[in-house]
Amino acid sequence: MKSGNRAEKKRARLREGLGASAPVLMVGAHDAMSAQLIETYGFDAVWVSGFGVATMTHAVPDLNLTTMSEVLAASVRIDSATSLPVVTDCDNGFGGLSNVVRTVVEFERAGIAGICLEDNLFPKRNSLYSGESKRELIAAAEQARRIRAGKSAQESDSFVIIARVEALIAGHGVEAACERADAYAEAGADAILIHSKDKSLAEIEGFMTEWKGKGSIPLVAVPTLFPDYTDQELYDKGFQMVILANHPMRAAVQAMEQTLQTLQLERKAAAVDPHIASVDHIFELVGTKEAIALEEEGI
Ligand code: SPV
Ligand code: MG
Repeated sequence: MKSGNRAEKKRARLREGLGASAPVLMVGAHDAMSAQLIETYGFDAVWVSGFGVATMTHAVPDLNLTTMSEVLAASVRIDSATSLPVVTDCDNGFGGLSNVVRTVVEFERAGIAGICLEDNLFPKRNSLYSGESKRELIAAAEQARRIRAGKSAQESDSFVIIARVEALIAGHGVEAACERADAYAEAGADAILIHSKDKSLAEIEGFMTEWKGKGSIPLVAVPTLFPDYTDQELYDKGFQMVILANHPMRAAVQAMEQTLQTLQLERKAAAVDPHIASVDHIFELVGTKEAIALEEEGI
């Protein structure tokens, strides 16, 4: 498949999902294998988690420390490992308006189906971080200007830009969230991610009641901190897309920590062997047998 064709097929699939009468369930990948497994287990799309790439590839905090090129490189590896559409979390576009424009150009050229741009001021804070920290947003008009510039920089009509509203996370309230969602939709965003860490869902329900734009543009939820709702339940509340953003990363970290703890204690491989993937399974996951057959027998 030609690479342009591949990218367009993925974008068409993403756009189809954004208009479908069923939720799109997207899971966060931090590397190529997590993306492959997300596809194997039947999800609809892959989210390149900024948190995941910062943590798992670089072991640095999710504070705008990863560069555009690093996130792009991670996205290309992830995109290569799956036939699902890939949406990359591009944080705040890695700087100002020109950085947003370059981000759009580079990710589109690389064949990524879409990106998400949030309105956190550089250097950003992860939205789930609950410790003491300043949390400032880019002015709504400026973020709208950046989204408009990003939209006009894309070459293919099908490339998707999701605008992420952090007003609820930053404690600015429902009215501010509505104003920002209006401004970003008006600037040409293809979907609005309305982020919240309110476990009671009162903030989200408030937004859904107050926002006049509901129904005019797809809404996206990241229910990490309101985890009891299924994708269908969130769809019934008005969300078209649901992102389970960081669960493979957290699973991997826990599994590695448990394994290493046991190895440290027992000091022999047999102590963990029954609890970890077999080497044969790993060979199988990456098509080792088929690659060797091709190498030794040819086509
Ligand atoms: C990410 O996966 O990097 C996200 C989602 O931005 S969250 O961390 O839940 O804000
Ligand atoms: Mg992120």
